[in-house]
Amino acid sequence: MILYDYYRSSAAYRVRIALNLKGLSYQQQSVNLLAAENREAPFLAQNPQGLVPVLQDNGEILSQSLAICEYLDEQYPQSAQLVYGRPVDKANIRRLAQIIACDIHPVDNLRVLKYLQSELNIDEKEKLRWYQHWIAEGFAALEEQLKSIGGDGPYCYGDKPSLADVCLIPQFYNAKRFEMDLREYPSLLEIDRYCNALPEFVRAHPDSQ
Ligand SMILES: N[C@@H](CCC(=O)N[C@@H](CS)C(=O)NCC(=O)O)C(=O)O
Repeated sequence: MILYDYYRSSAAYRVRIALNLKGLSYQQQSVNLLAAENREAPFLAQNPQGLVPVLQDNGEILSQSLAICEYLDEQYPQSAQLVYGRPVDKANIRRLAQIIACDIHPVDNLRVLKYLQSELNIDEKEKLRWYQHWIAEGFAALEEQLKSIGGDGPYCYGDKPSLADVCLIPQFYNAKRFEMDLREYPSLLEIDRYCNALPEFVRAHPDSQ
C-alpha cells in the first residue's frame, strides 16, 4: 500500500491515523504542496483533482480521505473498524466526522486561503480571522453534540476510536498551529490529549513524518 501525502496535510494525517489504528502497513510518498508537486503531471495522473491524500492499494487508486477510510474498513474488516456499531452509531460517527471534514476543513484549506489572499486581496490578519472563525463555529457545534451523543469518552464516540477522532485530531493540530484559544472546548481538549498519547496517533503526527 502506498500513501501519497504531505506531512502537514490534515486530510492525509487522517488517513495515516486510520491506517495505524487498523494496524495496516504502508509506504509513504511525500508530495510537497508548497512546491506545488500536487499540480505536476505525475501526481495529476493519480488524482486529477490535485489533492492529497491518494492511496494505492491492490492496483486501485483512491482519493478523498473519508472515502479512503471507509474503503479500509470494508476491505480490511478483520482489523478495528472506524465506523462501527448499529446504524445509528454509524450515522453518529459520520455526523461528527463530517462536521470537521465537510463543514470546517474545506473552507480553511490551502487553496481557499491562497485564493483569499491572491485574488481577493485579504491580508494576513483577515486570513487568520477567517480561518479561526470557521474552526470556532465547527468546534462549538462538535462540543455541544458530544454532550448528547458522544458518550463517556475517552474518544469522540465512547470508548473506541472512530472516524470522528481520525478527523478531529488533525483539525485540532491545525487550530493550535493557527494560535486558537481552545479552552472553550473542554471535551475536545480532553480527547486531543488522550489520543495524542497513543502510538497510532503519535506515529501519524506531522512532527513524526
Ligand atoms: N476532501 C478532501 C480534501 C483534500 C485536501 O484538501 N487536501 C489538501 C491538503 S489538506 C491539498 O491537497 N491541498 C493542495 C492544494 O490546495 O493545492 C479529502 O478529504 O481528501
